[in-house]
Amino acid sequence: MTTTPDLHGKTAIVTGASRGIGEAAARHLAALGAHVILAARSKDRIEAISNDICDAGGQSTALATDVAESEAVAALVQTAIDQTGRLDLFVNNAGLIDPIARIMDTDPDAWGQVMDVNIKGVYHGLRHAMPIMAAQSGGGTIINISSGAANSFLEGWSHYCASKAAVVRLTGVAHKEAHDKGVRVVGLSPGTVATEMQEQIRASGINPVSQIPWERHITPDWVAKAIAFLTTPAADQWLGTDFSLKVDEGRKAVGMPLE
Ligand code: NJP
Repeated sequence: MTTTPDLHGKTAIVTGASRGIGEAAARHLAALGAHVILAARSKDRIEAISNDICDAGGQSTALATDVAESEAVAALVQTAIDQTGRLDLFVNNAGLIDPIARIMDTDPDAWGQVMDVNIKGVYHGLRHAMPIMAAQSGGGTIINISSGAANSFLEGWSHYCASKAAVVRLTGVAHKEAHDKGVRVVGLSPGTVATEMQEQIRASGINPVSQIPWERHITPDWVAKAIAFLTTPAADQWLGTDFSLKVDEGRKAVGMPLE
């Protein structure tokens, strides 16, 4: 069974595509043939990446989007339909971890903002992508980027652990509701990845994750490969659950060296 899909003729939306995992995913999906729509708040960055993809012969569009806003995500999905007539893949990748603080030191508004992005952002992606995919021939795939933090209790990360646990639940419920309508919903727990988010974690100095040597983090390219793999039937056994790059089974599936 193929694990690297041919995505020509497919349309993919990647949120949080201005850097890190989202940027790597957008570039990889475009290299596999997809028309990729990049979404994030940093308009200049997504436009520069999109131009780069087009210069390399790919198909790409950038749309400044705040995933915390339902209407913005609805407009993002509509852009895919207006430009290509389809939406085959939606990668719910946008996420926040800053500000990292112990509960007693948290600012309630900042804590709530992380919920708005990490939970409601994912909900908005599901809410607006699922009906389109359910109605079109061939269905579609939604990948929710979660985290090992969903199953951990890490000091200073109350917002992050709680929100990522919610993402795992959203994945399971969405799968139950939409699988028989042709919508594949799957989670992806990437392990620790060398991105700006890990720089923020390191700078906080709180909890053991901030002490992990930088060279132990994987590169975002591996997560991009896992995202492509999850669009294939070879990944069907993980639908409704979290696929993890921290375990041998997941690493083997995408050709990664074992830990
Ligand atoms: O993070 P980072 P990663 N609306 O900080 C965007 C998860 N994860 O690539 O809006 C739209 O480099 C932001 O763009 P901008 C993690 O929880 C990671 O490491 O322009 N977009 C940027 O593109 C997250 O879900 C690790 O500021 C918004 C992107 O999100 C995903 O992987 C481990 C936004 C963040 O880029 C990507 O993380 C793990 C909004 N309101 C899970 N707010 C890891 N790195 O180790 C932010 O288990 N963004």
